[in-house]
Amino acid sequence: MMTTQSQIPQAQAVREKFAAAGQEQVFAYWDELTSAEQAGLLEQAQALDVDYINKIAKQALDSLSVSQETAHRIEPLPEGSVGSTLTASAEQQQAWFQQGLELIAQGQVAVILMAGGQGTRLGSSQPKGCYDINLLSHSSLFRLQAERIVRLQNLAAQTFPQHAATAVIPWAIMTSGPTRANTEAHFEAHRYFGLDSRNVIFFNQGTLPCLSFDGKILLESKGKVSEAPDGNGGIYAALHRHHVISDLRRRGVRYVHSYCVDNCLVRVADPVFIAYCVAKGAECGAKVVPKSSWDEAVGVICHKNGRFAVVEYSEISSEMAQLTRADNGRLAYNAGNIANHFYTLDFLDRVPTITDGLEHHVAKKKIKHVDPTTGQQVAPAKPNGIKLEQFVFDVFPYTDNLAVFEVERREEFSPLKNAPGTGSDDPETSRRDLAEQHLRFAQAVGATVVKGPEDPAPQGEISFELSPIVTYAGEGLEFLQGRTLTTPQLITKPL
Ligand code: UD2
Repeated sequence: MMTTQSQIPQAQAVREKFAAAGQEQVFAYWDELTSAEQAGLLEQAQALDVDYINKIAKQALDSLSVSQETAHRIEPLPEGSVGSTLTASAEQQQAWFQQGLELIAQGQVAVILMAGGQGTRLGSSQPKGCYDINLLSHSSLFRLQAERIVRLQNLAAQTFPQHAATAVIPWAIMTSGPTRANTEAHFEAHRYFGLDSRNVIFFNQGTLPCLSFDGKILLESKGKVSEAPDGNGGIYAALHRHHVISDLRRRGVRYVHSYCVDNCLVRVADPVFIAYCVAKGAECGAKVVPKSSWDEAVGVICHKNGRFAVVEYSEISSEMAQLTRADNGRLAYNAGNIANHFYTLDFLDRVPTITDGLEHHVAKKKIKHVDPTTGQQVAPAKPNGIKLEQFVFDVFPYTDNLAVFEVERREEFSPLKNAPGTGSDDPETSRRDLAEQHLRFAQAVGATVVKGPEDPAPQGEISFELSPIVTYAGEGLEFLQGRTLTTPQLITKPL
């Protein structure tokens, strides 16, 4: 098919640029394409900075060959550099909760959700936040998170009535090409779960082309470059590209809580965490849990070349991960990152200037592509290429003041990573951990919960659920005092 007259000069210039960059294979099937397909490929190619892609691909592939420990001076966090809810008194935690709630009441707190991941390990075609872990309420993860925001807004307005008009938590949700439409549709279908849609801001992260192991841009089809989200570290450029920071500043926001969509226990806009970080004057904060095992799939917070950093689970050597301390035998690198972060808005405003672009990490993936030797589209059974991803925590070396805050795993961390039946980090473990937490909340106020004959939960588990509208973190349950509840039991309002 011939190129249309108007396309010839543009196409020629772009093709020469790609050839000069050693990426001429992108146009290998140009003459087979319809003019519409040619226009689509041309538009995609013109949006790609092929020299930049070559540069970051070379850096990322080169770093693959050098281990973290040989490339950098890595040490565990110094003793005493980690705050903890495990050691803080109940009074201290209550004080933090009130201080954080007051900041929320004054409209100074926003939430930024990282929801652009494609959730391939989970095996669902929907965005992870839409996933139903089969609770009695059948709430999606998005709904659980939305209702925690509703609860906190209500608590803030009730506790600080003089600030009732500003007790709003703006919620910025980062999506990616594959997750945007279905995410917005989910919120529309559920009428934003009781939130005012004017306070929910969707924005897309960037994408990068998928590459072969030797850095060649892969074609998804003969007329389309294969692209993927640019990693959760793409959040910083996206926040600026979509003017989210200026929007939040206009709303009076000063502090941001950012978290990972797949954690059913996440304390969205956690007043305790925010108050702790603000009290320390921190620019950034990171929640951690003691690792469950040396090979748990979480990054570890440590010092790298004297700066705060996270070494990701996909990049830590097994020697480093298994290192134990001489004094107590615990893992030397035990501060498990749970993708749950705090920032001041001022810091987020500065990120693009203080970093010359965060490094890109290599994720080896199975990438559907056109095999250049056969011209056939193939869906490989094993990794055949790489996606380049920035990591959200790679900004930590750029702050002198990172607050590391240890929290209790069973209260705050139960990630949904794997398909049903995997046995860990899957829908069943999420549901179990949430039910066990709600059981503890009820028992803490003197309720008795009895597993009834109708309860479908497996042996040793229970179907018991407290709506976030009723309680955020176990507060406000006095109405359960002295009561005996038989499961299955879903409590959506005070009895
Ligand atoms: C993340 C952390 C890891 C640990 C673990 C806990 C990073 C880089 N790694 O690993 O240290 O805390 O979670 O469960 O944070 N996302 C996007 N855009 C993308 C890719 C991911 O928004 O391009 C989001 C994704 O929707 C999720 C979060 O980032 O909310 C973490 O993504 P993941 O589940 O792929 O990260 P994982 O489990 O490899």
